[in-house]
Order: sequence, then structure tokens, then C-alpha cells
Amino acid sequence: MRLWVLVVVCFSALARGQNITNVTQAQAFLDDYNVKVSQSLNARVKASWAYNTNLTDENADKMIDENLRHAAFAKDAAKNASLYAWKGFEDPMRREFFKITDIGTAAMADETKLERLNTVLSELQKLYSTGKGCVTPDRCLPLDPDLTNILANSRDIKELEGAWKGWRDGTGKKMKALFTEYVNLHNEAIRESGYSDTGEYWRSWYESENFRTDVAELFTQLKPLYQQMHAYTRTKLIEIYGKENFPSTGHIPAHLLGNMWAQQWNNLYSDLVPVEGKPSVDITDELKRQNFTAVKMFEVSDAFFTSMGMKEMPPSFWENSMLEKPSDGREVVCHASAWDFYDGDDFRIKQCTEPTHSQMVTVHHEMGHVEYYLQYKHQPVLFRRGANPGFHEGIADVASLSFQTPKHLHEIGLLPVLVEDEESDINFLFNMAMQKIAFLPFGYLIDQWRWDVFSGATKPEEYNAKWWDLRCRLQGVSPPVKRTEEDFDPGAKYHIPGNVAYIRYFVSFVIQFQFHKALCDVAGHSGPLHKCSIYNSTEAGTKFSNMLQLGSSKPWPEAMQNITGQSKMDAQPLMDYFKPLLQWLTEQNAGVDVKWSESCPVFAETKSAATSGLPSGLMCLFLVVVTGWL
Ligand code: BJ2
Ligand code: ZN
Repeated sequence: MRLWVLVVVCFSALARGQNITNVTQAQAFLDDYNVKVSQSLNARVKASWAYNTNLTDENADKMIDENLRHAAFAKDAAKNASLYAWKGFEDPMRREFFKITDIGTAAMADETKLERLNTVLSELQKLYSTGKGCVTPDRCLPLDPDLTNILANSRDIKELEGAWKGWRDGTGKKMKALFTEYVNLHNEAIRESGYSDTGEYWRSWYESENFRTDVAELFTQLKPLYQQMHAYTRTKLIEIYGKENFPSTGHIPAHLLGNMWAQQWNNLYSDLVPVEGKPSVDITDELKRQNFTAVKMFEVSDAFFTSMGMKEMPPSFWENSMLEKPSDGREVVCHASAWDFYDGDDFRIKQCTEPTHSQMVTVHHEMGHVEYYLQYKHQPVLFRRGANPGFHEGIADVASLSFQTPKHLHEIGLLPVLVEDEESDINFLFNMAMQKIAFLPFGYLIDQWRWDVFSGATKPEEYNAKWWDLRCRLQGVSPPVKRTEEDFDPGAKYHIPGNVAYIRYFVSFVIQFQFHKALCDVAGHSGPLHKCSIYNSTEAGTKFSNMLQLGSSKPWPEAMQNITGQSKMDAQPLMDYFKPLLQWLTEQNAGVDVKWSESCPVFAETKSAATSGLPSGLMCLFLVVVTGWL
């Protein structure tokens, strides 16, 4: 009798699994799914926006409820989709079914655990976004705009050190336990959806067996360029701050590069400018002089896209976005982001915009994301994504490669004087390299660290040490003050508590030059790539839009082929773009060892290390007492 029951159960399970082959029925399922998923995502994103623009406990609870409700919806839809024999369908139907079944953390069966994961994530987000850094014990400041400005503009090494350490004490240090819990819960959830760990799941978005080796090879190929930038920057910074502030290992102390994470160095442009006496290519002063408001900065960016015949931001964008840091006392997530509300109508940006060159680049970046959302909004909901996450980021940066060319800035009145000669070219390329080349090892290493954390190769008791191993080895930067496992420096970077994969940015910084080159060709540009601007080119706009409209409906190599004529990631356009600068840097660095030691400096070696322990007066007293006692 028991055996009979078992046979019936197994048979009906088999019958339930993957047996609907009727394509018309499958299409009806997809149509119905698209209506429902759009509503479900819209409600979820609204709750998330509410929390991100007002970090209260009440908004956190609502966001968590919405996340759980949507997870239940996704799980149910995945179950229903698995009734279809979708693996035998043709693309794009097969592809859409796959995406419905690939539900990430929503696969977690234990609802209490899924709720806990969501709670941990909202707490991590809040710790980061409300964190303050104490530059001195009685001077505690938020990241935006205060600590950001100190890192960008102060040349007082003690103040820089205070801001750098203060931010890490005020954020990452408080996250270690929560982050460890998040890693375990996230992995557990992801394993239930069939991946070995979260890193494997994140890499699956690139749909390539070779993705890890592909990015490693690109990184190796680009390393010589970075080494030249690093060596030149180090020489100049030693002139500014004195040799005693630099370790003998060849590393650059991480607080001296103009940015809280030393990820992009262009805030040092005026200190390090290759050829003095030329008009600046940094527009910060001009934005301030012309009293640029946040809205004006976004209007300038909007005009860039429309000049190419691309889509303008809809009225609701201007009504609903948060383009400035609120002054009503609300705590918000200031880290800039772009938002798709999945109703085909509501698209927003949230940015605590300041009138600086770096922020103008970010304005274009976020608007580039929204342009992608607008272009693919007709696609089924699950194809409303980048061809891969690196595509979304690369697309986001394409406009600003043209926007920043001195000729264009001059034309739109943001560079008062235009000088076009080889020396000015070097200055411009140097500013771009401080953004693009300086970023490469940073963009590469974050997920090298996280992939090992998720796989378990890196244990919680070595989180910070492994982080600094990578920072020292790959980026050639070292901590200005001693670090231990009491610290959790990865947590001081938005995307770690924010649960946002990062290799997308490394991919982006390579492929955006492929996109730029392809669009410049279509725009009829001749001459060096770094001089090209696609502003006003409707030919480039059409080519660009056609690719964006694909969303993720096809595997990314097809989207790449569509725009560049070839299907692979390729570092050559980036190298071509910077070729004149590489030659110039190599000449400047003649006779300089452009390398640095593999491992971090041993702490006592640096001046800061010596002074960061006991104050020297106290240390002397201690030695006198001990010697006397002996
Ligand atoms: C400033 C920028 C992100 C971005 C935000 C936060 C995380 C994801 C989004 C997504 C977009 C999308 C950022 C810019 C270059 C390097 C990196 C950094 N903020 N995100 N919703 N950047 O990519 O815009 O807006 O649709 O996928 O973090 O480290 O500063
Ligand atoms: Zn982005």
C-alpha cells in the first residue's frame, strides 16, 4: 500500500514538472507574468525609495515587508514557470523563462531567515549612510559633502589622516558582525537557488565560463599603464608631502589621493598637472563661478542625450528625483543612484549633487543609466536590465567621455579658454587617466576580495588583512595608520554594506572605450580617439539607442557585436585612447622604479605609524623610566 502511494506521488510530481510544451499557452503565461511582476516590482521599489530618502525605522520595516512580499511572488512565479518545458523553447522565450526561475535569494525556504537577511541589509545600509567620521574627537562630519571635500581639497596631512581613519571608525568598524551574518545568510539563500555561493551567482550574470580568467587577463594587460600613473603620482606627492610620509615599500598612503577610497584621483588634478600654465580642464571653478544649481547640471546632461536624438528625461523625472541633499534634517542615502520603477513611466535619480567636476561626471553617469531604462522600457520586465551589469555601467559613462573633452566644454561655456596643443592634450589625458586608469585595480580588487569571502576561502578573522593584501599588492596603496581585525575597512565603501557587486565597474572601465570608439567611428570622427565627442551626432545616437533597446534580451556578446562589430571585451581602445599619455609618462618616469612591494609596509616603517602609537613625549618618558628601572 505504502509503495503504491509513493508511486502515485512520484508520478504526479513528474507529471507536474516541465511538461507544458504549448507555446501559445507559454506566451499567455508570460504576458500575465509581466503585468504582475511590473506591479510587484513597482511596489517594492517605491518602498525602497522611501527608505533611501528617509532612513527611519518605520520606512525600513515597510521596505522589508515589500521585499518579502515580492520574494514570495517571485518564488511562486518560478514554481509556475517550472511547469513548462521551457528549456526546449526557442529564444527569447526560453531566456525569459530562465530569468523567471533564477530568483536569487528569494529561493530561501525559511521565511524567518529571509526576513533576517533583509533586516541585516537595511541595518548595514543605515550604518553606512548615517555614519559620521570624527576628524578630531570634537569634529564629527558626514561623508557628503564634508569628508569628501576634506579628502579632495585639504593638503594638511593630519586632517586627511583624521578624516580617513574617522570615516572607517564611524562606519566599517561597526559592521563586522552584521556583515559576517549577511555573508552566511546570503550564501545559504543563494545555495537554495542552485549556486555554490553568492560569488558564483554574481558571476553567472556574465553568462561566460571564462569570466574570471577574462577579467584577470584584462587586468594584467592594463597593469603597465597603471604602474606608470602610480609612479608619476608618487613622485609628485612626495614633492608635496615629503619623503618621510611615504613608506620605503613604494606604496602611496591611501589618504593622499584626493578620494576617500583612493579609487579615482582626479581631485588632485591641479596639484599634479603635467604641464603648468595651460588652462585647467577641471570645471569645478567654472561651475561655482556660474552658480550652477543641481537642476542645471542635470539639464546640461539631458541636453547631451537629446543632442544625439536620444530620449529626454520625462516630466516625472524632474518632479520625483532627489537631486540635492535635503536640508530638513532627514537622513538619506547620499550615494548617487539611478532608479527604474518598472512601470514604464517613473524613473528617478537620487544624488546629493554639489557643483564639482567629479559630480558633473556622476550626473552624466546616473543619467546614462536612466537613458538605458528609457530605451529598453518596452521589453518584458526581466529583460529591462543591462546586457550584463558591466554594460549598464559602461553605457552610463559613455556620454561623459565626450562631455569632458575640452572642445565640447568650451563650446557649452564651461571652459573659458580653449588651447589645443600637445601639452594641453597631455593635461586632459592625465585628468582622464586619474579617473579611468587610477580606478582599474580598485574596480578589480573589490570582488576579488568578496568572491573569496563568499566561497569561504577568506575567513571572518582575516577579512581586513586580506582586504589590505589586495589593496597593497594590486593598487599599490597602503593604510596611513595601523589596521587590525578590529577594523573592517571594506565596510567603509558603499557597495559592501550596500550588497552591490563591483566587478561591473572594472568591466565598464574597459568596455566604455570600446563603445566610445564604435560611436566615434559612426559619428565620422577622425584623428586621436581622445579628441572625439559624439555630441550632436544623431548617427551615433541611433547606433547607441539600437543597442540599448535590446536590454538583456540577448546574450551580451550579441549586444557588443551590434555596437562594435566584434563580440569580446577588448582593452585595445582604452590603450589607444591613452597612448600619448603613456609615452609621456614613461619619459617622465625614466630611471624610476615603477613597482612597489607585494606586501603592505610593516607598520613601524612609516612616520604616521611611529606617531600613531604612543605620543612621542610619552614614549620617551616610558623609555627613561624603564631604562632607569633597569
Ligand atoms: C555613483 C555610482 C551607483 C551607480 C549606484 C549605487 C549602486 C548601484 C545604481 C544602480 C544602477 C543600475 C557608483 C560610479 C562609478 C564607480 C562607482 C563608485 N552609484 N547604483 N541602480 N559608481 O552605479 O550608479 O544607481 O541600474 O544598475 O557607485 O564606486 O563610486
Ligand atoms: Zn552606475
